[in-house]
Amino acid sequence: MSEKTPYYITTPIYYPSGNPHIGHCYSTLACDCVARMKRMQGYDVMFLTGTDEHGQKIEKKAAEEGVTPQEYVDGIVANFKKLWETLGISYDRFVRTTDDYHVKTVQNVFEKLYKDGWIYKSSYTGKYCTPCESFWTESQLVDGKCPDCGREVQDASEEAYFFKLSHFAPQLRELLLDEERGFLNPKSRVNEMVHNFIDPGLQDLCVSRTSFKWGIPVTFDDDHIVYVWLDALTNYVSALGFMNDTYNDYEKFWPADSHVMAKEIVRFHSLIWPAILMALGEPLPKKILGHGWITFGDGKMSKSKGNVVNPFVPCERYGADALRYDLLREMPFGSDAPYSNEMMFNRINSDLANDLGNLISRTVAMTIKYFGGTLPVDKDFRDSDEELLSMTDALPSFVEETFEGLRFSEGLDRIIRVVARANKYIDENEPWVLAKDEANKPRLAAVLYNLLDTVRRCAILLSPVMPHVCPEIFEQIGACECCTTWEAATKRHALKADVTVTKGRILFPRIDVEKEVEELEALSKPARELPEEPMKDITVFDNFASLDLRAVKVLSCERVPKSDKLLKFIVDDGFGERQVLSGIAKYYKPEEMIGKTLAMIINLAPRKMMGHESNGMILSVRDGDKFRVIEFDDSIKPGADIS
Ligand code: ME8
Repeated sequence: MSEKTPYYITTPIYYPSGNPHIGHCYSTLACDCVARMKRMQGYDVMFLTGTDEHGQKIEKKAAEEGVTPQEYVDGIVANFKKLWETLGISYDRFVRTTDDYHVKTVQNVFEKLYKDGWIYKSSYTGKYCTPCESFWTESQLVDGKCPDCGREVQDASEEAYFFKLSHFAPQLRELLLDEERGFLNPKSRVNEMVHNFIDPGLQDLCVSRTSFKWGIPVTFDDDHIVYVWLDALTNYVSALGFMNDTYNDYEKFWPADSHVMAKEIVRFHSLIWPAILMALGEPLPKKILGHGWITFGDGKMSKSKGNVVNPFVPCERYGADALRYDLLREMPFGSDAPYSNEMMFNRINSDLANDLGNLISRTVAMTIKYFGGTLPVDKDFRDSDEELLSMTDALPSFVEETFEGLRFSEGLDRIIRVVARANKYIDENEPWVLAKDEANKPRLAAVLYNLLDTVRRCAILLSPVMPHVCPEIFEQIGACECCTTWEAATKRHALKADVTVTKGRILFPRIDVEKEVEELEALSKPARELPEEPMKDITVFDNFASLDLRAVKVLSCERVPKSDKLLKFIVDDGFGERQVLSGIAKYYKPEEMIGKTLAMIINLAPRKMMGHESNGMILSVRDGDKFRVIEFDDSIKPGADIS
């Protein structure tokens, strides 16, 4: 038996700086769909995904939460893995840049590049964007801001190691402009890379940092850690065992067939990554595929902007396959695609419930109604069947080509057109009329058989997109395993001549759009009204313990002249008398305060208000637009401490 052909596809490795959102799902789904298709076609597939765990942003986030960076990323990586499981992502390997073998590879790569003279030591001054972890030159900034995310950049300077990226400019130019090779896709991005980055002059790349600690140490210079992009890009080979002993798959799977990502990181993959590989003397990946963004509101959906949509919700409510289908169907390769729940419902209703779901349920129901579920072998095929059959014949090669190029929307559109043609074929042939005359039974059987076989072929091609539902379709239409391979999609009438169908559940229930939108909105509202003031940052117990909080008894109270806010109190704090001011004149008359036992901070530094000294602060609670003092009953003695 001949060896299977290897096929290696990768997603970007995501930053676990926040939980995954629908944007991350897109690249991962795209790879999953291609990986599944390739497996069905008999390839030996390696599908790699993972997480990019180092960098200043993660170090900062962890510090804000009072945990170590490793603890911080561990929690988020678990959520990424849970999401991939929920979505049915069939990855073969998950690389974490904190994995020992990856660290080893990065250190070995850095050392080799240094020894071979591709990395040298110098110092760097530039504009740094912390969220993007990118240095920019003045000329790369857009309106003085980060060209990737539009945020403020800071001046930064540090001693650093540099990679001789500039040396590779001619080779990179040639690589990108080689049309036959088709390295970078879509082609429109080639011009962007050549004109915006190579032609103005490629700068050497700063590949080490000293300003923070959370990264892979440079083995021969303790103060430096490896720049996060050199660390991250190396994942594509470390996960195969390049320069480490953990895996042994480099010979088999490298070079990668496809690196998939969104457009904002195409630059790193089509310039820096090939240059590193050239310096190492290793083969280059075959294709870089840069898709557009899923947008939400007015820009890219991203963790740093906070406009993320939680992908677990649609998976739970409509099934992972609905979300998978919708995301892959909506985005034309190379363009952005807006996401909204309402658009998803309309897509599910039109393509899946109306077209595909209806075709399956009508065909199965008629086979049961007119033939007790099993078709007779005797069939009367006619020339008029040809249009539907030849349209279906043309599908597999088109779907293969479009899916492999991430043009899922085109491939899926073509499948749904065949489904719609099949629905029309039902109306043209009117099985319910044929069924009235026993003599028409062979024709009726042929019509239903053509329909079931079309469903079979479409469902095979839909399997990489909807891996959970398609097996149920096969079960309902009585398709055995041997006629559901990718190869079988190219064959007419591979379904058994005396096929038996089974009535099953409704595979794609219609969504009541208005009701569903309302329910989702209700779900996204917090269960209770949130306080007007945002929550303050976490503090430590010692800050609280430094306050001397006591019950005090009001001995006298009067208005402060010329102030409509302030009341002046003399209180007994258990140790003696003290004067304190409070801005509650709008809510209380002075005389009603006398004799009350209140809560107060007694060790605030004295300060003057309207010429009167205040020694402490009376505590009150907001009640709408008013304030009320915190009061105790008479059993509480002045000086009692509050903790
Ligand atoms: O850039 N639409 O990680 P990251 C489509 N660690 N795709 C989106 C998206 C959106 N709105 N939002 C995110 C990094 N993505 C680096 C990568 S690779 C060696 C290192 C997807 O967490 C898309 O693939 O910011 C994008 O390129 C990637 O997530 C960015 O992920």
